[in-house]
Amino acid sequence: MPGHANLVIVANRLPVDQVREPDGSTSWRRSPGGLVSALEPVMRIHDGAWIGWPGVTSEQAGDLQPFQLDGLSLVPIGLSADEVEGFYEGFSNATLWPLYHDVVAKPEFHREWWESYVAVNRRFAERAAELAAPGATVWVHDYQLQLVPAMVRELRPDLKIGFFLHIPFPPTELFGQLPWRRQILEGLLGADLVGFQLSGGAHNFVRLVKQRVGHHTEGNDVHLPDGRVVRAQAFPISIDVAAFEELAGSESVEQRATEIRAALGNPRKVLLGIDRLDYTKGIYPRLRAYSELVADGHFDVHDSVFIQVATPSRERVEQYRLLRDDVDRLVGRINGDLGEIGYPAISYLHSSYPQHEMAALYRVADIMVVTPYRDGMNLVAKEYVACRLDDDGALVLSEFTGAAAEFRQAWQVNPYDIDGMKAAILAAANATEDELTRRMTAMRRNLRGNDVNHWAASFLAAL
Ligand code: GDG
Repeated sequence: MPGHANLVIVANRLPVDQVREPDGSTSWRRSPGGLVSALEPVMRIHDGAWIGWPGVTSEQAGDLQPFQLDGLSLVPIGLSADEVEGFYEGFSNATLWPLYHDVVAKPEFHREWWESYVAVNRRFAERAAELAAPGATVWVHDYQLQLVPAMVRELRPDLKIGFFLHIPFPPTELFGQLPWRRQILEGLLGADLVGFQLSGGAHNFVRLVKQRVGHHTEGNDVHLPDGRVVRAQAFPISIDVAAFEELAGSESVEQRATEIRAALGNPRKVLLGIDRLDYTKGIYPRLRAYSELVADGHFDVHDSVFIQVATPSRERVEQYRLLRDDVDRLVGRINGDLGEIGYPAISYLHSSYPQHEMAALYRVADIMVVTPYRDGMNLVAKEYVACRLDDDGALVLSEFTGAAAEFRQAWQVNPYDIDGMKAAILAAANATEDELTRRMTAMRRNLRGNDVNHWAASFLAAL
């Protein structure tokens, strides 16, 4: 029997985190993030429901029932400890994540992980099929749920199904390694519209479908034998620009920014990196580039500092533990070699912060350094630009991020080229005010033209 929701969002995570209160009870807190703020109004208009995993195992969470929070209708899906290991940490984060990011770490292929991935995708699909009203729209998100579109279609051919991939879609040469490549492509082909961050991802997908599944393709359209047409298209994601501007302009953020600068000893130049601690983000080469600039005498620790915030992420996956050790060791060595009493070269924070603190950091940073080896979009770069209300500050940006396609005026770098990165950071540090303004104004204009509401609206309109 069909349900009542006219729009069903299906994502690995719910837009809320379960938090444990001091008295041992649990409650829900809305997680900050553009996706939630973009979809919230749409959910309200369409009488929507959001299906996702609450982030704790079923054993810990106990019985999970649908609930309402701030007017959002949320439907938790339970994952057992085994499924967290096989579906989430395993197949999603140790197989697909590295494979889709240019194999910057070696993907692992395990048949038990795949079985877990299929089983969990089926659970999400069944729940979506139950909740959706006749003719409703189902919007599935990201690499953890690529089989869901076809599974939902099989159960509910009456629905409109969209899929959006937040990470890059790899070239055929890399995707071909996957033992289950055909199943994944067929899973995605269950959607009417498959969205990617960049047109390159859409092209890779269409090319693979032709090559591996043998369907007829025409431009971005795939023609299935039953007459259905699946469209692949780019929808570059963005942030809630107005919300960031408002936050960055608030008195309390301004005050916090002044405090941070004072705590650092009011340096002449502050450089900043903010990332999940992930091997795709290029934290290591960025810190090396900066440390060499300090060693070469281009920056002086008495009047410059590099703040690196590394938010803890996927800490139970081995590659992430190894990365943390590598970064810890590098920061220790750099500060040991180059720092002086009260003046570290790098101020390293392995922690996560409220959005207010992030906005203050963006306001403090003279140079934002974003150097992923590969990144679907990179919202940090967009947040920095949104927070530069005075049209100043410099963005050093990897050409391998989705954001690089929009921010042509950033100092673009190849993160594999340490000398090139050093030159770009130095050029950004020595740029005249006029040049900074010229570049930042252009980037801000571009960003305002595509905020996250525009992103969500264009996807749903195309669907
Ligand atoms: C994936 C794709 C794509 C980080 N630390 C804290 C914190 N953050 C926030 C940032 C930003 C978000 O997390 C990170 O987004 P990114 O886009 O930079 O990177 P991924 O997490 O890898 O996101 C990516 C994105 O999906 C969207 O499609 O752009 O390419 O990989 O918003 O601000 N937020 C708070 N405290 C922290 O410590 N509050």
